[in-house]
Amino acid sequence: MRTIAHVDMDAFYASVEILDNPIYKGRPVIVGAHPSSPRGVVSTCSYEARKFGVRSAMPIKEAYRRCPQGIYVTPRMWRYQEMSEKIHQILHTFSPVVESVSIDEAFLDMTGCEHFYQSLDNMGQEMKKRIADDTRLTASVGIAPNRFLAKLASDARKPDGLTIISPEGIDRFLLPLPVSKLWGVGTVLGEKLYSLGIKTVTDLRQKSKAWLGSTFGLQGEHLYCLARGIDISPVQPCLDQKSISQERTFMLDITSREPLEQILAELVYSVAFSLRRKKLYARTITLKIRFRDFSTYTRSRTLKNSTNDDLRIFGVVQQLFDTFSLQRGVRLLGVSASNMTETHQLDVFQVSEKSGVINKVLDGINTKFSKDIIKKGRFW
Ligand code: TTP
Ligand code: MG
Repeated sequence: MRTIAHVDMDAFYASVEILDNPIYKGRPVIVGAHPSSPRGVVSTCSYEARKFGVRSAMPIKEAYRRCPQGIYVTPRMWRYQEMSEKIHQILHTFSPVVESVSIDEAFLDMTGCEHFYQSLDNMGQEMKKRIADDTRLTASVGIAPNRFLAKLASDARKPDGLTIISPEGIDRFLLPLPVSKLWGVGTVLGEKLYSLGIKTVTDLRQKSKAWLGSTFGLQGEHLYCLARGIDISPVQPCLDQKSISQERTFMLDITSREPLEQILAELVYSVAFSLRRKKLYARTITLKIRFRDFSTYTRSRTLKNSTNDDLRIFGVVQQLFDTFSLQRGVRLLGVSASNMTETHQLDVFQVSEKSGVINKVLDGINTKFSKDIIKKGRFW
């Protein structure tokens, strides 16, 4: 039986703003685009702002309509990154196996460390106390036999929460939850489950493995396990590596999508190739884009499972790229991979074992005859 902890900071960006500006304390603080921005969104907000119905990813104009008395601040990423590193350093003193999932959350494999604490509750309290003492920020902690349950647990009593799920307590915790709480159940799958009358984990538990498999394919098997609180995925510790990146600046500004996608495919290829050569996998993929007026943007996505597969990385980069309008003319494109691990887990929804084999063969040929002799079709 494993002991996995999940630590997630409360209203992270907003809490850092309150820490640095104590007069904001107790007020609705909304971090995101400027309220006058036509298409900007909320990054996050303090729990006081949530009482007005403000949420992450909501259009900032809507947030302003709901909470005109709020304190609106634009993000200071460097400061959040700084605090994030501090928190991750603290977590490393609790376990050598720490997986940073995003800027404000991490999994810790605490298996074998249980005897240092009077109880799992005491273990969680110690983590929360160390974070609060060293950063003056609050975290919510969940402790459970696996990653899936630990993450649900940390979310159960936010903010400043602590929830322990013992093996005997799994059903009591899990069965009443709506299926939308399960990993991989997004809007589309959630709606399909609802239309079939499957609203809670209790409903899902009653479905057989065969039925779930034939109705949802691979996702069905995944659902079958989650409905029983089963998750064998390991905590994947991140290595102390920087990012691997590639950039390209153009002589002329480019305004059409196709040539830019072509260039992105090449950049992705170079980055993925470097990752594979170093036997590394990345979880965070970042797109950098600079326009004619030299305004520069970076957008990232952190994957559940790390990868070094061209097509997987390209898929992410393309999604990030699609969020930009190109009318202003593009001057530079860059792709970077960060949040590295030495091991990875197959992503049941996206990556096949076959792609790993193909990459290996192509890389072998390209390495032997210098880089870039053979590429997959998409990468031309
Ligand atoms: P979360 O942990 O999802 O949110 P949170 O820490 O603000 O609030 P809580 O965990 O208490 O519910 O995300 C961490 C940070 O990531 C968040 O502070 C801001 C950023 N973020 C965005 O920029 N946009 C988003 O849509 C989300 C969800 C988060
Ligand atoms: Mg958080």
